[in-house]
Amino acid sequence: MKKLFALILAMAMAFSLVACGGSSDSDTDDDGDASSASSASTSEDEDESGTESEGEAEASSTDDTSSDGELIVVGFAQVGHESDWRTASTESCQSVFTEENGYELVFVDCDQDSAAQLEAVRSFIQQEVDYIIIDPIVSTGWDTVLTECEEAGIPVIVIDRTIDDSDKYAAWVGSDFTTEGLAAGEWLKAYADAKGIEELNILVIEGTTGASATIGRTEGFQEIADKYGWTILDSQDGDFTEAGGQEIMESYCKSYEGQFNVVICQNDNEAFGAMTAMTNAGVTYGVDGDVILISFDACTAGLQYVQSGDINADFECNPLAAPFVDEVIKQLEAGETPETTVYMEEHWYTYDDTVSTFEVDGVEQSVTVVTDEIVEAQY
Ligand code: GZL
Repeated sequence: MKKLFALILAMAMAFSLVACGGSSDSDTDDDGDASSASSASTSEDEDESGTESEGEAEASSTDDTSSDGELIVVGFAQVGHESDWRTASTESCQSVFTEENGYELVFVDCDQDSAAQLEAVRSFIQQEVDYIIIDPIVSTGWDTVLTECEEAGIPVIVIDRTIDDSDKYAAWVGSDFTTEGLAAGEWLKAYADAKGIEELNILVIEGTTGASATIGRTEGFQEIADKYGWTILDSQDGDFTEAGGQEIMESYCKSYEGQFNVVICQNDNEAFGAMTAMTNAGVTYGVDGDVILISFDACTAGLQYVQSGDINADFECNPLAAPFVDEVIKQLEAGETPETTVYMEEHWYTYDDTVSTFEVDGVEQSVTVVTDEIVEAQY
């Protein structure tokens, strides 16, 4: 009843996504700061490589209290607390969906347990929340519970990872994981060429099996490895955790001693664990080491390791989706139809400009050399 009343009254609300001229995902800002927190692109702006070709949406911030003065109740089923990236994602939601912004947030940390996540969504239905936000631990097994949300009249907004076996949700806000993998591969090719490294023998520490971030980064990087004839010696699940990264890398250092010169970690926390394992095994890495170390996420700690030269390059994945989810809810409250796909803006960070530009599917990418200001501004 509240929702219908709000919709009638809220029809007067004027709302629009503010669009402004933009550039490609990886264009270097003047200051290269975490401006991605304030900008994203919609599906119309994405070309096939997932690179923005024009227009960026800006998140605005106005009071969200629904027009009848009641708080908008939002249930959020979060993946877990496995990484710095996840912490930033959670904090982004907790800072936007506040009572002063007109929300009541019902937050469930699903601790990387898919069954617990489905249970959390069903509990939101029983609580008759107004909206449900899901960051899906894995990309399949969703259609039944999303049908239950639809039948209950509760709009679902998906953030970050994707749901690949159902489209029963109002919008998705996140990153193009395949482009992240493609960019990592093409940057590595340009870097190896610049350094005169002809043979690449690669070890990969993957993210959580079944997560769309893992699937996309793996597929994107594999496409480039196949294109250039690289050897991927092994690729195992490190579960996006530091402990997982260290455990896998310890095993790799034993099984592939002296055989590898590239390590790809699918998030920063895995890279932190891999660094510990390689140090303990006497393997040198980074810009002055024997092993090129590449990571994803570009959290603050990850960028600090890029700045120190321990990580050669870090491909950003932007966790700050909450302001864009807020926009979607405002549109739905106003009876409008939101964009169904909103890509976050992201940057490719490096220690230096050995490689200043490269191409992904014919679209020029630029890199951002990490500075103190960039580290200070990151999430
Ligand atoms: C990617 C996100 C991944 C991060 C990890 O969008 O889902 O999950 O890369 C996090 O740090 O655990």
